[in-house]
Amino acid sequence: MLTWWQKQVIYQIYPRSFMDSNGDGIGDLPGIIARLDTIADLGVGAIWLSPVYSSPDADNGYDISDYRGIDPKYGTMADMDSLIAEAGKRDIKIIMDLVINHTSDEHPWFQASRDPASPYRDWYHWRPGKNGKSPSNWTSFFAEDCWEHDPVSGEYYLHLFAKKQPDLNWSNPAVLDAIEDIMRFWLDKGVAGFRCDVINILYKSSLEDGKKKLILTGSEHYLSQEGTHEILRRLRADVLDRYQAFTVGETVFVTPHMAGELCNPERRELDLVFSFDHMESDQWFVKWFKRSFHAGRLAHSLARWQDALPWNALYLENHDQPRSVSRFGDEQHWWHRSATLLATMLLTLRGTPFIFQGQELGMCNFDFDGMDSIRDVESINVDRLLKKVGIPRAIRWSMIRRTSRDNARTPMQWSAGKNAGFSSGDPWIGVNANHKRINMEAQQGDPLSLRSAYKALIALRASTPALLEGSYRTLHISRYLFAYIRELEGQRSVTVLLNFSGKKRRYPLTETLLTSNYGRKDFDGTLQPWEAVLLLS
Ligand code: ISL
Ligand code: CA
Repeated sequence: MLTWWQKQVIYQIYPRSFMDSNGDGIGDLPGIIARLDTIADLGVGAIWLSPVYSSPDADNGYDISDYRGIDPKYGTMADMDSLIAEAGKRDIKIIMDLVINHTSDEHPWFQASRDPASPYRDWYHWRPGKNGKSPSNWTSFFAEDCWEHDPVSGEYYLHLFAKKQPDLNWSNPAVLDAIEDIMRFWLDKGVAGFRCDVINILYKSSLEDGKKKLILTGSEHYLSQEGTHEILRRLRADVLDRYQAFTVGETVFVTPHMAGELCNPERRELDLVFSFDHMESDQWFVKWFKRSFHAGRLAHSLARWQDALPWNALYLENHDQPRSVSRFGDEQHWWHRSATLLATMLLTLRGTPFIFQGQELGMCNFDFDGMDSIRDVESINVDRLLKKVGIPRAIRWSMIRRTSRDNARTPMQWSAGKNAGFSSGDPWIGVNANHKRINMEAQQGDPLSLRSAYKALIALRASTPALLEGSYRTLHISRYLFAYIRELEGQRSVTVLLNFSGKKRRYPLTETLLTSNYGRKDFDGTLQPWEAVLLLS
């Protein structure tokens, strides 16, 4: 028996960039409510909402200053209640983003903790400096020292992300109690669960120097520690299980083995995890060093995870990643075919697919031409660091251009009109000029559009037992071809053939054609450029 989150496809909304209802240039909750019918029409069963809590926006809402408040730029709590209710009427559940590794430095807990005598002191990681320098040699995810000196306290605090995102001290039981209360608050409102931000780094087993590394020095003291597993079991037993709530954890640097532990149903920790392995198939060591895309590497990674875990989250995009058609497809020559191929893969692997807003339209990486257009704190820090070590501007920009998280954050392209129909005012970040061509209005009514392909594939997945529940088996992986089969006893199997190239490729099977992104009637063993074929046997 599958659970609801196994049967459904989940749609991620990045509220800031989705739909602006009042012309201030920032997407908001009334904007989302106004577009619920469009989301429902796609056939998804839940929305994961990136943070809408009160936040000074050092990291676009991933720095929370009040976990129980809706930031006025997004609307009011009444709007949030109405979003939950209106989505519910359309059989769509709401999944909130739970960002509990850190808070904003403007959160009252942190403000109080700056006083060494405060009972909140121990809610964060405060340490005296060593010889006037940071307490240890750790480095942050955002390319800087992760200790910040606070003159009020006379000590340093730990922040694994931006300076304005101090890490909570999860060794302190008071932190666990406070977060559990917050989770109950949202579950009582009727949300169905949480996407848990960087959840495998909560517990720090020591704050001492780490082994010097090119990135994330210190990480052996916080990546997937036993203490984190214990916290997850507590959250589950104390809160989540009482509401039958769903969780998907964003887990950085996990192996299939660690992921298997985190979502083993018997351990009662998480339901699913987002892993990064397949997202690393176009990089050297760190994401800023991109190498040319090799479909075989992507396929090998996906296949390895399919083999290792009975079920997991499937994704090609989110608010931190460049757009998939620009990255794994051929945006220039085969935009439509390669985007439909990626859709086919996402919706026919075994697991719960997540679609990021605009992915269903084939939105592309941004078309900015310089740092002036960049808004993301991570990109800005990285550019600064590269500049400091003498990397020339053109090289810096080519790295930012390909990898910046802002690639995913340009406004949703609703129409060919002003600001792509996103806002009547000045959008907080630039709109891609290709909205004239790539937009919802153009695609929604067109049966041959990418969005229609997404919609059809979502429906096909739901109505085809082998695609939904069947086992996964790799048939073939090479430089340009990925083939696999989904099998279920007593049901017809589905074979998936994917040609990741602009050339024809032979794959001599002649079973009954179920569908192809070329809309043809039968299959003769030759795949067209970027063709995705589903065969029935
Ligand atoms: O961008 C990344 C992936 O390549 C990572 O560096 C990312 O910061 C990491 O995956 C953690 O992401 C999550 O937590 C961050 C926030 O900035 C991201 O938006 C969020 O998804 C801190 O809360
Ligand atoms: Ca707005």
